[in-house]
Amino acid sequence: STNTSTYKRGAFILFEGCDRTGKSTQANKLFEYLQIKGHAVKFWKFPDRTTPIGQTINAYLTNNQELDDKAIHLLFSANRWECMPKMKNLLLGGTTIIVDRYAYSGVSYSASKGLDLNWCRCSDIGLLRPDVIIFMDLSTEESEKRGGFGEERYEKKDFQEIVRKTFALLKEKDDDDSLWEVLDAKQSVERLHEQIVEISLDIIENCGQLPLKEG
Ligand code: T5A
Ligand code: NA
Repeated sequence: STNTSTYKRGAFILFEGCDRTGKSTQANKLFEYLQIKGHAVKFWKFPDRTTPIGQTINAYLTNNQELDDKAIHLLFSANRWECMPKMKNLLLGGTTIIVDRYAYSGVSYSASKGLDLNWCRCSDIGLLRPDVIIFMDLSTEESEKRGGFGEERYEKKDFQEIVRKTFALLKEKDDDDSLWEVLDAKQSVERLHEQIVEISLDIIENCGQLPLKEG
């Protein structure tokens, strides 16, 4: 029979980028759009600050707790691992998940502090792979002008500059670099949303027959 042609898993749509580049704004807009259009869709954000691990991460990011660079790296990673069973079930059950930051942030931010890039990748090996990475690219001059910049640990211009370069390196090194959709995040919220809707509908339509990838 042709069972496989009717089965559709959900799509894993990931937003990545430096701080204040508009990831949450666009992830939420996409979520609302897909919901209104009747798609089964869930929203996920990393770090997920609601779990016990996430609460420690929050204390670190808000400068209320100090942690060794490698220890906090592993906590960010563990925070993703603890969500894997739920995310996997949703995807296999046909629900699309929109994810705001993931392992690419994990590796970029930690490596930008000087940790070895390959060491940083190890703890995320085996996590579910996204179907698309919507990368919001913005110069640090522009992101700095946006609301709220400067409140949390990593929101410093020089550091963000390094993080942006590290993200670019990750894309360059990715065997699957067709996963990356780099958008000019300086455009208007509406203009970006239109492009993101187009990319996402294409992914939702075409990922269904492919198995979920881990690794
Ligand atoms: N981190 C994260 C790690 O070190 N390791 C990890 O493994 C992970 C997962 C917190 C920090 O944790 C680090 C990275 C981060 O430094 P977070 O909770 O995602 O990560 O950070 P947030 O503070 O929630 O979000 P960001 O700072 O990344 O901002 P967003 O989501 O990119 O931007 P957004 O949408 O909130 O917009 C920022 C401002 O810009 C405006 C918005 O209105 C808002 O004021 N804006 C625009 N202005 C003009 N034009 C546009 N197109 C605009 N779009 C949005
Ligand atoms: Na955000």
